[in-house]
This record gives sequence, structure tokens and C-alpha cells, in this order.
Amino acid sequence: MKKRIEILMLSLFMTATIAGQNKNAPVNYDEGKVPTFELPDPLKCENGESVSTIKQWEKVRRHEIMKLYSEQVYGVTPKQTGIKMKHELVSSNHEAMGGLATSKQVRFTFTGKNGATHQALLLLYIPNNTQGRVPVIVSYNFHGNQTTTFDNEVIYSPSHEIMKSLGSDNWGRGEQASRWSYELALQRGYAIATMSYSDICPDSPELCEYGIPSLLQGYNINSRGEHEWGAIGIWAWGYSRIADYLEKEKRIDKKRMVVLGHSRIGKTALWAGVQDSRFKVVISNDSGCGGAALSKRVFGENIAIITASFPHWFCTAFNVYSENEAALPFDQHELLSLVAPRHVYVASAEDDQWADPRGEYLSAYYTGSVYRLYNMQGLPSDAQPAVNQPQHYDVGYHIRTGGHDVKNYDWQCYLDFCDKVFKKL
Ligand code: GTR
Repeated sequence: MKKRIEILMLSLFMTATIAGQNKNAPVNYDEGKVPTFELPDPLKCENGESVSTIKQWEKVRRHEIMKLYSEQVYGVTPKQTGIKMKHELVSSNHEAMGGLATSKQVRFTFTGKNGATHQALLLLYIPNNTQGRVPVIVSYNFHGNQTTTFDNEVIYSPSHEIMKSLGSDNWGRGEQASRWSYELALQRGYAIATMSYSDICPDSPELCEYGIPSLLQGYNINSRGEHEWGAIGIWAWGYSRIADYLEKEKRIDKKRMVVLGHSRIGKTALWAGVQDSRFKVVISNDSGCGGAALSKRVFGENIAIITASFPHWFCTAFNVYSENEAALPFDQHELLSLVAPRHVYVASAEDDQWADPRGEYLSAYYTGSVYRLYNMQGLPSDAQPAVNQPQHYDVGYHIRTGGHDVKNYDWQCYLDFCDKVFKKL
């Protein structure tokens, strides 16, 4: 018996190393070539029992799916990191954006058990047009707070120097401002909190000595145990630390916190939202492979390519499924279903075939059975809606015209959906 297990493990290892992590694996863009597959049923326990009550879901099945995602996709989030956090208000302006908002810049200082420290910078805009507590949208930016706006008062994020030294581009002021509909969100009464994800963990395996990883004793992103967390897990942890801070902020309503992310940060937003129930709405913008898109469709980016291109994102156990999506005992609709009974929103873009818009839609659609368990409404049909026709039930979805990006249109849809959700609270 022991021998058989050893042989099985060896062959799994060989599959992973021979077939896996292949940047040049073929990419399928042909619907006709999507393999036939059967999606695992989120409401079927590992022992074969069907889930028919909320209690069974919350006590048994949800944990099973959570364990799969922790151990086989993003890596296990440590229960205790031993990291302490302090906050310091660096600047505040009650007349930001021509009086529309109060801005605050807050320095986070993290101290590890090893005594090392690390700093990150949060930018928070709070609307002035309403009083009292407001909902907040928490969203990482890619290249620094200064890239999200032309506001000269916004300080360069601390990670920008080190990322630029690696040749990473587009860190200039306002360079990604088109992705940040601050005015719209503020006019509609929402606060926005942003931080560069590289302030938490630089998006490069070459920089594993920097950021939060440098505070974790004995942790090395390049020589991790197979179930240890990677960058997506660490970024998700960072989202929760931002929530810790926001919960204490006088003007923020901690019952109305939203987590939003684009692309790789969309994958992160999903994983953060699944783990942290303080996020009442979880929004994935074009998150694709390893995010909202079903893996078993093997359409657009696939596991072989993503794990080869970004070996630091997932736990290394995920590599086993490279060029072997059929062997996955789970799929991404089950990840999304872990958000229930809170609200999940998936958005796609028509020209973003790399992220498999249809796979993203189906994933959102197939969470429906879990929402129904809570007497809530998932998406009505497996037919993907037409472009620019948002569907806002307890699960939200839209596909817009255009490519891989965050547009004002996306923000409008998210704000409409959040308004609807928060009206019910
Ligand atoms: C791509 C990657 C995608 C997506 C994207 C992004 O290179 O293949 O999975 O995450 O980057 O984050 O913009």
C-alpha cells in the first residue's frame, strides 16, 4: 500500500514537473475546442452527502472548499503572523478634489516578530457631501497611489523606487487615473481607500526579501513548502489589514465595506473577500484565470501558463494542475460561492478573451445553488447577457465593450449594485 502511494506521489510529481508550468502551453480561443467537463457540485460534500441546509453548508461543505483553496491554490494564510501594525496620519485635507472630499494619507508600519519593519501608504478619500458614516470601496492600485490621480498632494507610494529599479514602468503621477472614478464614487457618497499592492508584497519573485515577506521568519517565496501562501495570499492578507484600519475610522461604516480588484488584484479581491466576512460586496474586475474564470474550460490563459509566468502568485501545489485542468477536484464557481450570503460581482470585458469572459460568467452563474440555499437569487440563466446589460441580483455580472481595463462604466455598475445591496441592510 505504502509503495503504491509512493508511486502515485512520484507520478503526480512527474506530471507537475514534466507537463506543468509551461509558458508556451497552447492557448485555446476556440469555443469548439473547450473540453467536455463536469463541474463539481458545490453542494455535494466529500463524503457524497448533499447539502440541503445552511447549517450543513456553513459547518461542513464551506470548510471543505475553503481547505481546497487554501491548500491547493493560494496557500494557507497563517492564523498568526506575529506582525504588529501601527498607523500614522501623514496628511489630511478637508478641501481635496475642489472640496468634494476629505483626503487622508496614512502610513502603516508593520513590525515582524523578527524585529524588522516595513511601511505602506494608504490613500483615503471621504465624501464631504454627506455626513455621518459612509460605505467604503477598498481597492489596491498597481503602481502607486500617485498614479491614481493628478492630485499633487498625493505622495508617491513607498514601493515605487524598488519596483522601478526592476524596470517596472508607469509609476508617474496620474498614469492610471483613468481607472479611478474617484469623483463619481464620492458624488455618490462612497469613500475610497487605495494602496499599492507592491507596498504589501512586490509583484516579483526577485523581491522576496522586501515587503511583508521580509517580516515572516523563515519564509521565502522562492523556496516555500507546497501549501505555503504566495503573493496573492499575502496581498489578500493586506486587504484585511486595510479593513482593520478602516473599522476604526470615524466616518467609515464598517458594515458597508466593499473589496474591489482588477485582474491579478481581482483574483486577490476574491480570495480576500472569501476569507474576510467584513467585506460585504466582493468585486472581481476582469480577474480571469485563477480568479473568476472556470479553469476546466481551458480557454484563454491556463494554469500551465499562469504558474510558469507568475510562480510567486499561487502556492506551488497548484502546479500539479498545469496542463491537467481535468484533474481539478474543484472549480472557480466554488470559490465565488464562498462569498455567500454576502454579495459577489463578476465583470468581464468583451475583448479580454485572455481572461475568458464566458468562463467568468458561468462561474458567477454556477454559484446560484449556494445563494438559493440562503433564499437569495443568483443569475437567472446560463446564457451570458449581451454587452453593457448588467445583471444585478444577489450576484452581479456585466460584460462591457472594450478590453482589459477598469472603466468609468464598470464603476457605475459597481456603485449601482452596492446601492442596491446596502439599501437592504
Ligand atoms: C496578465 C496575467 C493575467 C492578469 C493580468 C493582470 O499578464 O496573465 O492573469 O492577472 O496580467 O493582472 O493585468
